[in-house]
Amino acid sequence: MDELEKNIPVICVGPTGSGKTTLLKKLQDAEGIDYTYSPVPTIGTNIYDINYVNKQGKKQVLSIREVGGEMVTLWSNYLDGIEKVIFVVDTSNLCQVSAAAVMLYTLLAEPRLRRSKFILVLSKMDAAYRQMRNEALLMLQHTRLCSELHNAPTLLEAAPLAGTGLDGLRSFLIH
Ligand SMILES: Nc1nc2c(ncn2[C@@H]2O[C@H](COP(=O)(O)OP(=O)(O)O)[C@@H](O)[C@H]2O)c(=O)[nH]1
Ligand SMILES: [Mg+2]
Repeated sequence: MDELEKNIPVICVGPTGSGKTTLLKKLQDAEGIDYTYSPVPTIGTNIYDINYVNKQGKKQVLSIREVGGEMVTLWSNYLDGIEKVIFVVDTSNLCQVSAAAVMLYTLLAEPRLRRSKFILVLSKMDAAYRQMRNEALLMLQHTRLCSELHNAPTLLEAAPLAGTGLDGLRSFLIH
């Protein structure tokens, strides 16, 4: 099927190298981890189908489109019909956080995403990077966003490589 014809209700965006592919792969392979996977930067977009069982006990599939950081100028092509936005920021790379903040604000201000739910994933929250958490949140002005916006992002701390944060992401996606 042409990927553009498929209904993709979730978009996963954020700077290059922030851990999007690792996170989505882990989410997809949560039951059987794929050890053959070695991350290479995503050029263009990838689609991940996530299987889950809904409240009625029915099997469902949720499609997520990852849009690479280099594709930032093309994000606009993928925003129609988006219900949820996963925005991934690399906490281990504070140099990238202010650029990420600009991207995030652009999406939050996008009329087509007015009714969409956002989750802000603080990625790579390994022990070594935990201390950067508060600086990252300050740079992203998360507190201000929460007080000023009706669609302020939910916050999730994740370490995609270790698979931490997957439960939180799954529940955001399913509910
Ligand atoms: N330290 C650390 N590195 C990670 C983590 N998750 C992903 N990475 C690494 O970050 C790099 C970029 O990851 P990738 O998923 O390709 O990022 P993307 O460009 O946003 O899709 C890879 O080398 C990953 O192995 C993590 O939780 N901790
Ligand atoms: Mg990628």
